[in-house]
Amino acid sequence: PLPDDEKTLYGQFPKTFKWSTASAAYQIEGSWRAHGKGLSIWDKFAHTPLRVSNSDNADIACDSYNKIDKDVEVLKRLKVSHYRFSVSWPRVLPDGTNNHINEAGLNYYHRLLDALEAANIQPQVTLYHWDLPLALQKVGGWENETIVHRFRDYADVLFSRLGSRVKFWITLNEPYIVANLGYGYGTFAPGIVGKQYIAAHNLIKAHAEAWHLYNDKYRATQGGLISITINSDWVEPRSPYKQEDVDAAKRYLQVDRCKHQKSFPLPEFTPEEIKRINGTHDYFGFNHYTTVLSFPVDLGNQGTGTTHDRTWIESGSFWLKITPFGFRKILKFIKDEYGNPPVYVTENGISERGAVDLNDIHRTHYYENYINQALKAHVLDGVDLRGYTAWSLMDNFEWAAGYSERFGLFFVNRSNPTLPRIPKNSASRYASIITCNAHLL
Ligand code: GBH
Repeated sequence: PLPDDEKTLYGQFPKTFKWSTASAAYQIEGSWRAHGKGLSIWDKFAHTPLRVSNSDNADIACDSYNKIDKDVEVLKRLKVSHYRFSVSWPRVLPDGTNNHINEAGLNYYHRLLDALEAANIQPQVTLYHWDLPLALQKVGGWENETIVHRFRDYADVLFSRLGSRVKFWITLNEPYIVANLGYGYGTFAPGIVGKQYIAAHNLIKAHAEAWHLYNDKYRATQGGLISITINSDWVEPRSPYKQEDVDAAKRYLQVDRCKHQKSFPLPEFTPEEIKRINGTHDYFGFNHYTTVLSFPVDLGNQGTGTTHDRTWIESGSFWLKITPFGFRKILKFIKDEYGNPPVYVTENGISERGAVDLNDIHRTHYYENYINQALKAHVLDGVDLRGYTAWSLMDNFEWAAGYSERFGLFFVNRSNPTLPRIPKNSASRYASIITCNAHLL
């Protein structure tokens, strides 16, 4: 018989399983200067020459700011129980502080929540998906410790204004990427180099303060869940017979791997800060896409270099290969390493590039196989998996890759000014998977 990882598991998730799809404000909303919105670091970055492929920007993006009905219509077709979106901080607080609340901006989210409620779709709201108010970057952004309080104040506005209708909050999306690409390599906004550890330090503290605020001031009356979403690839040693590759794989998955990094100063948390940060999570929010192979390197990247196996099927993104086996393994790793927490997969998906083909068999293949591995993690390995989220609802602004890489279940025809959302074949397949709770037919 085939080993577990090569055959399909026939089974189902519990009835309470949360099926979702996701987006992020800067990637879909557009209306970058509408109704009092402030600028974000991505508005500036995308308007800087040579930062984004084809000089794309998200001034219009999918025009979701003006297309609530269209977005909710396609969500209904997917039969999702939940929709994950993010709030644009500078749309709500144009200068980043709560000195001035932009009611028109907040109103957009009220109307979106109304439409979701009418469609019986529950919101999952991310406070920060990378679009920092530019005004805060002018005083150092995530490098400046005062951002911890600015983020807490912003969270306070959202909890008090939207919290009666939102039962699932995500403070930060992928702080590792914010720190490493935004403040380390500088390939994402704000394009700063060599400051990743201080940025990471403040990101973690900001998250913890938002969690405590919710816990102390809002949980009793609002009763939602709040946590952080982190991303990780699974890793295998490039050669399983080389101890140095095996060691590099271990370092890759360990939090303390930055101790192997010698070229930057490492800020440390005080014992009080550690106490304050520990336990600030109601669930384990997790974004996952692919697997890498590890080997040792002397400098940079925490002493681990990564590559891919040339037999792995490619996608539209060079970093993303189709490796469903790694999904089950990393979910099991999370269970073992972190004491079997409730896990919500808050992103998982695949891209294509080039000519449009609505018959996206690579995406259907990806979702069927990854979701089946998640089912195995749940049924066979006992991972406490509570929800799954497909990235993404529709093709959108893919950060430094612009519109050249498309992750959507729906194709957005950018040559038609009405930006219609057109289902790819994978959209109906995802709807069937949801309807039978992952039981493959
Ligand atoms: C997610 O990050 C993001 O949360 C989401 O907004 C995004 O659309 C989605 O990925 C798809 O990319 O080209 O060398 O700069 C997943 C982690 C971080 C993986 C950035 C790709 C870019 C590598 N991603 N990374 S590079």
